[in-house]
Amino acid sequence: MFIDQARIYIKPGDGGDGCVSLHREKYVTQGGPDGGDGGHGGDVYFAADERVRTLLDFKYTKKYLAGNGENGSKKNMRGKNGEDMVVHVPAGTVVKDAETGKVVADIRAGDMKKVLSGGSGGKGNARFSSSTRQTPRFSTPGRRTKGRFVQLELKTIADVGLIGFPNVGKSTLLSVVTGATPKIGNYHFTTLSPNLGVYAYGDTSFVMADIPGLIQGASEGVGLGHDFLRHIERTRLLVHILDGAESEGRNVYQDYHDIRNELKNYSEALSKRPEIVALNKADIGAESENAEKLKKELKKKGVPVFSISALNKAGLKDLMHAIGEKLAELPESEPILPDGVIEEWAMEEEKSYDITRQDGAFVVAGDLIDEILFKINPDDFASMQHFQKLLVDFGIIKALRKAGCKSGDTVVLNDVEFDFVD
Ligand SMILES: Nc1nc2c(ncn2[C@@H]2O[C@H](COP(=O)(O)OP(=O)(O)OP(=O)(O)O)[C@@H](O)[C@H]2O)c(=O)[nH]1
Ligand SMILES: [Mg+2]
Repeated sequence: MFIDQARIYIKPGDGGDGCVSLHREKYVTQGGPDGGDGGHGGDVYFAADERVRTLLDFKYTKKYLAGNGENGSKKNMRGKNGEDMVVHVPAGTVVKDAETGKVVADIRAGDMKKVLSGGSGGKGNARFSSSTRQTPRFSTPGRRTKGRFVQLELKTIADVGLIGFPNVGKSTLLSVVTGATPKIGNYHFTTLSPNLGVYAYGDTSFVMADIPGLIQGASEGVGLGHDFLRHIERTRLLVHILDGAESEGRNVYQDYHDIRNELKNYSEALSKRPEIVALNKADIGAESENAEKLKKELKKKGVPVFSISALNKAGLKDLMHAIGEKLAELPESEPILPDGVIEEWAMEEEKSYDITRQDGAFVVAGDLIDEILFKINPDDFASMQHFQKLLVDFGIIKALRKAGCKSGDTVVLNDVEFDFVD
């Protein structure tokens, strides 16, 4: 089966928790806090890999999880960082947020891009000792991370896209001008997934993609049309191959317009892409009236037309020369720019909270509060002192003030209740 789309789950690693430990040694009266920090969670990257040609693997393996950071331990031992997850994809893969469809990254040859960061590790109690607080009995937890579903779409990056009805000789042309070895057969839909070939032109080269044959209705998905058209969206030049000999009882004039219509219906941008037309199979018949009519029309429009025989390798030099010259004039294909989702993703990872009024009290609730309260020991004075500092650092005190909280008002954070002192 032909797969060029996949939906997978990715998750960066959680941060490891900080450790609470008090150093104890025989005959040593005073032990100190020696709980180490948690390690950081691993990041998730996407990397272009030449050995990966399709998105087939993603049909079987759907979860890609970076390693969690290890918890800190006594003797000031820092937890190990979690391993990064590198997802290997073919160059030309676009990564989208499966929920919103926004582009997260466009992975091109040689790229390795980070899309999600691992959670930072928590701090061990050794970090919280000070001259006034010699035995802190608390640490902070590592940051937990959320996983995401992403949609991968492979958009072949080629300079030239060979398009046309089935059986017109697209694969044959690719095979005779480049080193590619696509399947060739005298039946429709011989080609089921795109083939790429490199053509050396002067001291440069360009990449040609042969895609499966298009048929009427392709733009609406008939014959997997959309999947095929997606591959040529990023080409710089289209080479439209037609059966100039009308060997299957075709009408070459009609064929040309049918395919043009499909392109236009699929994407306005694609239909405006520069085009070169090749009338193939010149070896088996003189060109018909339809062919003459088409040639005249294309001449008027300024579209170059070539008569070729891919089988006999006739007329190919002129065609390839025209392709090379045209490409030299055209700008490089534009990368697909990310929609800035990466920043949004990072921001969403930030914990939040809300302040509401209940029975005269100010109730503060949310992820952030849970995180702060997690591992705080309400019975330990030093721990509560640290807790107050966190409330200031995270701007919660300021937010309470803004919400109208005054000295003497009651503030409720989960199961911790205290009087506001300002
Ligand atoms: N006589 C003649 N036959 C050709 C020529 N080019 C291709 N063919 C034949 O046409 C048939 C189809 O060729 P392919 O290259 O597989 O055609 P395609 O356009 O890639 O077809 P799909 O992959 O099915 O879309 C094969 O039998 C080829 O040998 C040509 O210039 N002259
Ligand atoms: Mg083919």
